Amino acid sequence: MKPVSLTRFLIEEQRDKGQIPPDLRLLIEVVARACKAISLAVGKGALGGVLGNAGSTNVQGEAQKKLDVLSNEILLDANEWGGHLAALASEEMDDPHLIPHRYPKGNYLLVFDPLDGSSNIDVNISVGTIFSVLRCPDGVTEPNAGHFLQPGTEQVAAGYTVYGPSTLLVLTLGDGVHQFTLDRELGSFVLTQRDLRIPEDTSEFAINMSNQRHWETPVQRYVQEMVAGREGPRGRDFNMRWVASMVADVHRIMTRGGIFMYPLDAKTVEQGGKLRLMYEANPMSLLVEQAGGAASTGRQRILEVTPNALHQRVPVIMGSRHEVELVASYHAEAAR
Ligand code: P6P
Repeated sequence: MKPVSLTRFLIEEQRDKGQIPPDLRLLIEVVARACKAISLAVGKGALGGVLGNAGSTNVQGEAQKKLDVLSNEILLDANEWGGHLAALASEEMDDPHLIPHRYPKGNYLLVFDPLDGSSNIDVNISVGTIFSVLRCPDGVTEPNAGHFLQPGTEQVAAGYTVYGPSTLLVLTLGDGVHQFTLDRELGSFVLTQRDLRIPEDTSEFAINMSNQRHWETPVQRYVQEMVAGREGPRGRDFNMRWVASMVADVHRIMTRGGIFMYPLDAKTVEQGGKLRLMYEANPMSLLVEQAGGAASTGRQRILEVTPNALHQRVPVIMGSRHEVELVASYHAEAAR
């Protein structure tokens, strides 16, 4: 079969379903092109002089890697001139970045984690970019952080790229999840899988076990039952994976099922969790739900969380539907 490029896919989706207006198609293509440049920089490793710390910290108070800063700049430069965005927001910037007056403004807001899992860069483990697309509220020409604070159900599109053995773009526009693989010779993303589906059951879980003593009771119970395996109440053995790069862990789940958990724990309860709502939990939750999975804080559907801050954090439990529902049922039981 002739390879279907990202551009052809977007045009044919628009022709068949009419849900991708030209400026949204431009947005997706521009973000994909920026991710190709990020993939190139990440792939150079030590040869590109971009490993190690940038000597600065971000709004999270985390040391920024040179590649964090570079990836953020690549996405800003790629998206400023197109006329499709009203503003951008990023994990690496305290406040939203407005489109300079010399460029036209568009109807969308783009919020992203330019390089997620960056603690893994220096040890050559897969990292990725996560992005979410929202509509700019009507009549707003100078959006501020408040205009980004929309629940995840309002997302128009969401996606991630994984910079791994191959560079993949996984994308949803609200009608299924599709995977594109970067053909480095062509220099373009080629459709390699339509309609990814997450199996409703799984035997594989992903969590940072070193936090076990800090978890809430429902998560303690859920994980202990899996570790007990066939001798325990679940009556079967489970397997564990933890890459500590959300994009890599979630992509494995998108591909073969599983459950990913970064639950509330005693260390993060003050901030509300570890992972960020607007540019990690929400885009990943839309993708997971669109692929037939579920995504919960343990107490509510992540996509229905009403944001109150741009860099807000939430507990994340997502993946194979039946397992996420079981964890949520343990939280409900504990609440009664
Ligand atoms: P820990 C990476 O820093 C990240 O934000 C996610 O990509 C990843 O899932 C998580 O944090 C890893 O956290 O506590 O295991 O290092």
